[in-house]
Amino acid sequence: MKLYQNKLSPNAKRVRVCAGELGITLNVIELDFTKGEHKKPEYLAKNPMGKVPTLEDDDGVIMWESPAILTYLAGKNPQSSLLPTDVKGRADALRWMFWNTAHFEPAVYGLAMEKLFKPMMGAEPDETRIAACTKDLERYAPILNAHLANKTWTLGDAFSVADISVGVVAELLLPLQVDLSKMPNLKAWLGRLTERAAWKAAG
Ligand SMILES: N[C@@H](CCC(=O)N[C@@H](CS)C(=O)NCC(=O)O)C(=O)O
Repeated sequence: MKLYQNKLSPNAKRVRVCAGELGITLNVIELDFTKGEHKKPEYLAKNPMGKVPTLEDDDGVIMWESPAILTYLAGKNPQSSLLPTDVKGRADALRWMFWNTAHFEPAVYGLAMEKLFKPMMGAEPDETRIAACTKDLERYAPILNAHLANKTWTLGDAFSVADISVGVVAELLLPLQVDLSKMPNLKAWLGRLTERAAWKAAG
């Protein structure tokens, strides 16, 4: 299986973590954004968005959008607990992945762009965007924290694609220096997540 990625992409990290959890070895193909390799026609033929990650399976199946890639990999390995097989459990996994994509991720990635990446590139942070993303984060992060009370993982006892999807976003709260002292469940879950062997191996 091939993974087209950029090593700085948290969305691509999701796929590396998921593959590691499943014991799948990926043939990782690094795309150099500075050379526009993700906008070349041969790559756009695989992923018309010109974004990473993209998974190319050995049988020619191509999948993009990282939560869909996780669903695909976990679905191919039903012996793992990564994607529940019961209707309610599967919908719960999707619920948290949709919640993440629609609400949590835009807030955190927005802050990461303004407060981490722009300063690295010598660009001026947009204070209006920082204020809007901070407001959204203050609205959404406590919901995850409350949900995680008395749970080991997002869906309860079993580690799943939901933890991987939300986790790569949540771990950015650490370099963003978001005060997690009022969100002890989220903080503890993040600690458990980042200690997993596949998480560490994914870098
Ligand atoms: N929703 C997509 C987002 C993919 C995405 O935005 N990838 C970024 C890297 S993290 C990218 O490729 N950016 C390059 C571009 O937009 O040109 C996913 O989860 O896979």
